[in-house]
This record gives sequence, structure tokens and C-alpha cells, in this order.
Amino acid sequence: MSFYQDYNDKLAIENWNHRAHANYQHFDVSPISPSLGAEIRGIDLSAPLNEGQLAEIRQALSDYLVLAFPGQKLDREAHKAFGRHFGRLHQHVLGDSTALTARSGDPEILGWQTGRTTRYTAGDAWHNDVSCDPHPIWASLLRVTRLPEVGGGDTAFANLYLAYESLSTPFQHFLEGLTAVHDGREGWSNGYGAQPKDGQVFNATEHPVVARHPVTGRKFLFVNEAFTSHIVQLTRAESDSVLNTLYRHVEKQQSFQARVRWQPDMLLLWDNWATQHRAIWDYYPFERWGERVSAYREHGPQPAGDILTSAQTA
Ligand SMILES: O=C(O)CCC(=O)C(=O)O
Ligand SMILES: [Fe+2]
Repeated sequence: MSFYQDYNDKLAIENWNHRAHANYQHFDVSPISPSLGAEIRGIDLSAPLNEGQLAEIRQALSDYLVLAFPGQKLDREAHKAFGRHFGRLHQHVLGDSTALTARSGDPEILGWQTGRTTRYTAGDAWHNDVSCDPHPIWASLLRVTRLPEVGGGDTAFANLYLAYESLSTPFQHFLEGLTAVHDGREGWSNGYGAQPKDGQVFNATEHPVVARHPVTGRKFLFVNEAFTSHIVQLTRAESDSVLNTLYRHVEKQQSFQARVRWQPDMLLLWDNWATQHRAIWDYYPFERWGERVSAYREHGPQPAGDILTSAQTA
């Protein structure tokens, strides 16, 4: 048994830590960790935002992947209005099912309330939100409306650019030509025990295993344990073993991860392509409630080899 690790992850981290940072004029940015996350203060998200402010928020999302906005008094309409700046609002297929949710009553808001009688809480496994969709969510925006009295209930995030860049070069090349199926039945039937209603189908979509981010142009690892069922080009045994290696890689590398600690009136916005997250359920039997708005765009994760046009990256 050795504690030796190869150096690819350090080179990836060095590269990440030397990336260019924008100068922000419209708000203050305090990084949460070197690998991802920043706290944003000095901007009121309930007021109308101008193009300059929005451009900087999108830039910060590219630079830090996860943005925490403390001290935001947002009602549901303001939450959705802010979400619309990132694309069309997503309607979750389980929005009115009690398997997972608290039935917010608004199809554009996924609500959940976790407490003593709850058997599943949203996001209690490393995942990208709803990656089984043909246009997977780009931006997820979460408010935790009730925090557990005992503390805890952090959300953990992992940086998937670093997950990809830290793999060895031959393994990166091997993965680059592959595609994987992301299947709603994995997350919702196997994960939460939810079945589609009559006439409903859970989406299943083939996505590149190594994808190119349409906004930043950077490659990232795009498989997750909650939704990815198999790699199309491999045998079942090969696929299981490669996916298991990749899942453990994301889960294990704490240097690629950060935990977000919740405060009352905080809005959390994340890039749902280049990160995975996991809700940490360490507060049982106390209550924790949340409401999520998510936005998707026409241009989702691209095959790694594709060259993007400027219209696609706008
Ligand atoms: O409860 C959390 O912190 C995150 C839950 C989750 O996975 C989500 O809202 O997408
Ligand atoms: Fe999630």
C-alpha cells in the first residue's frame, strides 16, 4: 500500500490556478476555494439587472463555476426572473410527484422538504442535474428556504474540468471518442423509486463522455453516477469498470471539490455542465427545505472534437 499519487492532478490544478480572471466592476468576488466557488456581494438580484451586470455574472460563473449570493431577499417570481437570464426555465418531470418533491405548485420551481419522514432527499449522490435531457440544464439556481437548526446541510461541488485534466493523456484520448447514455430511470426509478406516470417517459440521451463547454470552450468529464447508465461503444463489463473508475475519481479528489455552507437568504447559482454536486444529509431528523429554478439553452455540452462558432459561445 502506498500513498504515492501521480502528478497529473497537480499539473491540472496548477493550470487552473493560473487561469485568467476578469476584473469585476459591478460586485465583489471572494473565492470559496481554489478549485471552485465564489461569494458575490454588492449586487441586488431582486432589482432589474443591466447587460453589464449580467455579463459579469456570466463571466464569474465561467471563472468560478459556483456563485453564492448571500443576503438576497428573493420571492419566487424574482428567483425565476433571475433564472431566465440563463436560458429557458426547465420543468422537472417529477415536479408534482411526492417521491422527491414538495410539489411547489409551480412547474418551473422544483421544491423539496426533507425531514424525519423523508426517505430520499434531492441530490443525495454526486450528479449533474437532469443530465438525461437532450439539452441538459446549464444553470441551476437554488434557495434553501429552511435551514436545519442543528447546522449542516452543505452542498458539495466538484470541478469537472479538473476531473478531466487530471487523467493521464492516454486515458483522456481513449475517453474522447466515447459517448454515454444518461437515463432518467437511473436517477429517478433506481434512485428515488419514482415511476413515470401514464403517458410519461423519462428522458434518455447519449452525450459525449468528454464534452466541450459551449461558453468556455474547455473540455470536461461528463458522466455522473446518478444518471449515466453505460458507455455505448464498450462491452457492459468494460463500461461498468470505466464508469466506476471515473465516478470514484470525481468522488475521491477532494482537491477538486468545495463545500458551500448555507446562510438564510442565499441564492446559489452553479454551472451544471462543468460541475457535479451532492447534497449532504447530515442533519437528520431536522428539516431542510429548498426550491430550485433551472435554465437550459439550445447548445449544451458539445463533443470534445467540435469547433465552436462564435454564435454558439455567445
Ligand atoms: O440540497 C441541496 O443542497 C442540493 C439538492 C440538489 O441536488 C439540487 O437542488 O439540484
Ligand atoms: Fe442537484
